[in-house]
Amino acid sequence: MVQVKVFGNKDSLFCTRIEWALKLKGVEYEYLQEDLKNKSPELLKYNPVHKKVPVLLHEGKAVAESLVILEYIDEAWKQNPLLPQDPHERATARFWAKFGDDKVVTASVEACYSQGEVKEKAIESTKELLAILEKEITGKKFFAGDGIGYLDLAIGWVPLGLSVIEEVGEMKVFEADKFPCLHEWSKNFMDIPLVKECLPTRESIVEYFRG
Ligand SMILES: N[C@@H](CCC(=O)N[C@@H](CS)C(=O)NCC(=O)O)C(=O)O
Repeated sequence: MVQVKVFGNKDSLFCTRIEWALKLKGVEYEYLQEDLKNKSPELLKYNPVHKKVPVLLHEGKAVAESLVILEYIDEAWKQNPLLPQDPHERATARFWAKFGDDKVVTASVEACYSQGEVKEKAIESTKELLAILEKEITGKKFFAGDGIGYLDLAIGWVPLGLSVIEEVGEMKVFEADKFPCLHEWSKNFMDIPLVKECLPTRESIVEYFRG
């Protein structure tokens, strides 16, 4: 019997993170595709607070919130560690993961869907936030070092997600000449077969964002 289930939606890059982590750990799982316009009773039962995907179910116990799930996976399956061992490095990786979700996701999504002055401001603030991430990745192949880790998975929505946000929002925020190191990281990250394997198609995310 499968001990691990993921309640997700294939067009959600928050959910892709979870698949990347499980595959890196070599953990088998069952993927339950949620219709976000008609959520299953199980999803509502296992994530009653936020009612969002992803939710991980392990031996009948639920974990919600993708960054929390990544940490859970790292603690439950010790092989191929995702977080560094050093406490300060661990805290720093968590800090930047939260920065990505709280700041970069929020600003770029706002830029995508807003208009006029609000849009212009959100575009500017997205670029400022990306410049901060650019500094973080400068001089490194991956955020975690030579190989990918927790922070790479957390920032992993950027290559495909930002380009879709740019298309749907009819704007440009992630210019290659302004963010050369982040672009290089994006290329290195997207070249990893396991990363590619879990990603939805660009067309389906575009449709998802338009919806
Ligand atoms: N902070 C959450 C965000 C998850 C999230 O926003 N999930 C979206 C799909 S991308 C969702 O379930 N949306 C359904 C809804 O808001 O009703 C996480 O990291 O897990």
